[in-house]
Amino acid sequence: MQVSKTFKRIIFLELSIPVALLIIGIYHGLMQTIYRAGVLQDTSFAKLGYYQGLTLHGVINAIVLTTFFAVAFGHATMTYYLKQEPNKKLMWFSFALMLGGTLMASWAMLAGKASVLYTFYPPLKAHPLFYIGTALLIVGSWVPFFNWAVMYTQWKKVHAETKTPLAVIGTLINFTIWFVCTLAVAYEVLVLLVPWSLGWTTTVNVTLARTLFWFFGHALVYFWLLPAYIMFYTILPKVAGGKLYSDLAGRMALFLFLLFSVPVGVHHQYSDPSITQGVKFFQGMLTYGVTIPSFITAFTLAASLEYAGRQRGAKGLFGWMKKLPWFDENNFLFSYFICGLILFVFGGVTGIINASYSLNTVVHNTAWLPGHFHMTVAGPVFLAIVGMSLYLYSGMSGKPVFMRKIVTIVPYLWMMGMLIFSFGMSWGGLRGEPRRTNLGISYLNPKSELFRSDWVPTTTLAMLGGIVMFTAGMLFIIAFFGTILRKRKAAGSLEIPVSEAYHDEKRVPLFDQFKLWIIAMIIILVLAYTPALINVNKNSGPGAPRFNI
Ligand code: HAS
Ligand code: CU
Repeated sequence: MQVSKTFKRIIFLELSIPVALLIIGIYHGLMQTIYRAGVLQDTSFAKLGYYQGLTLHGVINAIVLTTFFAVAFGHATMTYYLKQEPNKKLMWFSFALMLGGTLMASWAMLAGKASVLYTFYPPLKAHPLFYIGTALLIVGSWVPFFNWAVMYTQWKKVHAETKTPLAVIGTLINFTIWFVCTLAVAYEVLVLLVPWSLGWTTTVNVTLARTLFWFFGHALVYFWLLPAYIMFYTILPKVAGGKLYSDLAGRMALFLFLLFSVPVGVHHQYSDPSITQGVKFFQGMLTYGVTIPSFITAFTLAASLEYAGRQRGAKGLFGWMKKLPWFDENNFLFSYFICGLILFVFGGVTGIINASYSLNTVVHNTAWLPGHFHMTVAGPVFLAIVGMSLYLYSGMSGKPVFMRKIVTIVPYLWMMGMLIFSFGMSWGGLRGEPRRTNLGISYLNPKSELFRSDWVPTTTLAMLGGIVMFTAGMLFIIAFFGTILRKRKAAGSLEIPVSEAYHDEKRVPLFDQFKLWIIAMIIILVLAYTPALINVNKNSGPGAPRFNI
């Protein structure tokens, strides 16, 4: 479909700025693994310390890239499916807020004034501009959501009986989750952290801050995941050469995310003493609830891929796997999606292990955790984001993809690197290797009394994986900017592959409206979080400022 020049310009900026920042983000990923293995000391290179680098790595890769992309991809899907462009002034306004916020936070991090990691737990304190910048990035990402909600309502007035396209449902659900969960982090930042960082208040309620953070922080991981899921449901079956097994299953999964994405944050706080067992148990159970939509997705996608393989002439029980377009350079999106899904099998299993209270006591705060989340956010999420960024850019600019063969191989390289890295991290974690710790100056320094020889193989594996991933990431970045520098070959238009459904169920009203689901979401949220907040208020330790209720 033809889109306006302004629309294209904003999308190009929203896609390419975070990819440029990835150079810093990915570089710091590699350096983390090198410092942890004790091969280089953290002051030896570029003078950026371990914790400063870790903050840049987490914030750029997990917050900036994901938020910019979710907005750009949201604009693209809403425009493509509703055949209407969003308001340009609002698009610019949102972009300006997000960019301004990113620049502020980046300055604070690069100046070494915000080495607080992406979770910014107090009492680690950052420069006020780090918090204000992050808040602006978030507020900027709310703006398009309100605009899309209006576009959707207008569309629905005319198409009351038409099934709302799955990608539109997914985008609106994702941003509803995002809006609700970011309210808590906005409160944390604006009411607790900014006044404290400016010196207006002298103490901060650490447990309350952590609880508000994780109200946001868990839902954040689904805000990362859902754009990838939207692609898996609506684009993957088409690029695999088949059909989506069930459109209704996709809708069910997405609405279940609306219910269960937020009220599970306490599973990050199983070891926090101020929250009672009852609350931990309840949110632990809800955490198992939030795995259900991912299981539905796994089965639906596997069935869709099997169908695609059979359409391509596959025989036998597993023959379909061989027939999939693994290395088709004219269809490179497939390789990004399939590698992400394979990684997510391991990312999902390790997540379910974390969710168990008793197993969590073994893995919490160990290297196991980065092992888990790199197979989620740096697996399906990262690969879907970068693959789709290149696809959208190339299609809309009319410039052919640079180094197409390499582009198709990048996700396999990334996947291999990630499996080696995560194996090293998970193994190390089970042997007690801590996360968020500069091991090179202590446990991995042969001169230190603390030296742990059993962490040499684990950190070395993580470093080898890091080197492979860094290579893959850099090849992608070269291909992306190489494409931008190419000559235009066609007019360029917004095209998104659309999968047909194999079971094209008729419109089910329950799965084509938001009201009831949002009411249910609020009820579960209140049930899960009222006792948690009461606990925190009561048990946050002597001297901690409390709510006045
Ligand atoms: Fe997690 C910690 C539990 C999913 C990210 N998680 C984290 C942190 C991050 C993160 C960043 O309960 C660390 C935060 C920090 O800094 O402290 N996580 C879960 C559970 C799930 C889960 C139960 N996590 C994710 C996703 C993330 C993510 C998704 C990012 C995008 N996680 C936890 C817990 C902690 C935690 C605890 C806290 C631990 C602690 O102590 O601190 C579930 O949603 C997972 C469900 C997934 C599945 C897998 C479905 C598989 C699919 C692939 C199918 C493949 C096909 C291909 C079809 C059930 C869909 C087949 C084809 C072939 C050809 C083979
Ligand atoms: Cu979580």
